[in-house]
Amino acid sequence: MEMNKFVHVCLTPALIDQFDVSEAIVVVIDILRATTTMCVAFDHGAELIVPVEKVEECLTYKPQGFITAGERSGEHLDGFDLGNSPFSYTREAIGGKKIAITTTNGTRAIKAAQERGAKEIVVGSFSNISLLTNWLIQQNEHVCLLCAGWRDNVTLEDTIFAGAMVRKLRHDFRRFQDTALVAETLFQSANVRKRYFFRHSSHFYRLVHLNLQEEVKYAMHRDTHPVLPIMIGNELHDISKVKGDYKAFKKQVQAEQKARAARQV
Ligand code: 3SL
Repeated sequence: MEMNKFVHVCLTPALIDQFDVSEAIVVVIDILRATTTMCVAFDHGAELIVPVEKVEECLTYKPQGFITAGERSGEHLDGFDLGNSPFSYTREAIGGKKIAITTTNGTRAIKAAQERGAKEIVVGSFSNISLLTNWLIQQNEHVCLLCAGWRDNVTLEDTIFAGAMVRKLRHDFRRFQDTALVAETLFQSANVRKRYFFRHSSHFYRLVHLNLQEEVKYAMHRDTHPVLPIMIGNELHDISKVKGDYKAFKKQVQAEQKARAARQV
């Protein structure tokens, strides 16, 4: 099926206002490490994830029984249960649990897409790339690949991943904006010289400095956590196991959220 829909790559959240995301599915990308970690969390049985922008707000979820998680500049936050390492989101630690997470760029990008009224928001990483691209092809909607970057700057790893997605979407979508071609070209070069590219990325340096190089390697593996995290209200839910139309599941979750909110008033 060749679709008359756009694929756009937004290279940093600072550029999000250039596009009308209200008619697009936004894929939020933060390869190192937020969106990779979220995919691991769902694959290991997290019930839901609430992405939060501010540290103080995230802590307010603790008394409600949530696991609090996150980082600033890569480092674990005082008073939080977990940081942002995909390795600490084991089944034992988070299976069946609700997580509230705040990260430097990843959760901020999710919130930016939400504030702009994105039609849908999903989470992408190498660990769910095939399931996600196949799902996007089925939806027949415009797609905006939103790179979280680093403090509104472009990052290599997020752009390379966006390019890997463009490559996979190329056969089914007909219209690609120039930024999609930029990302795809970068991905093609990086595919030949992967080590070179990742070793020269600024965030790789940052993480190596924190002794986290194994996490970088882990984040580059494809299809290791085939989940489909999608925003419903303020929560991410994994719809990869939902049978039939995910929109019915979405309605059910929205009804539960409404009932919960009514009980709290
Ligand atoms: O910026 C983010 O959202 C994080 O993923 C950054 S870090 O890899 O935890 O440093």
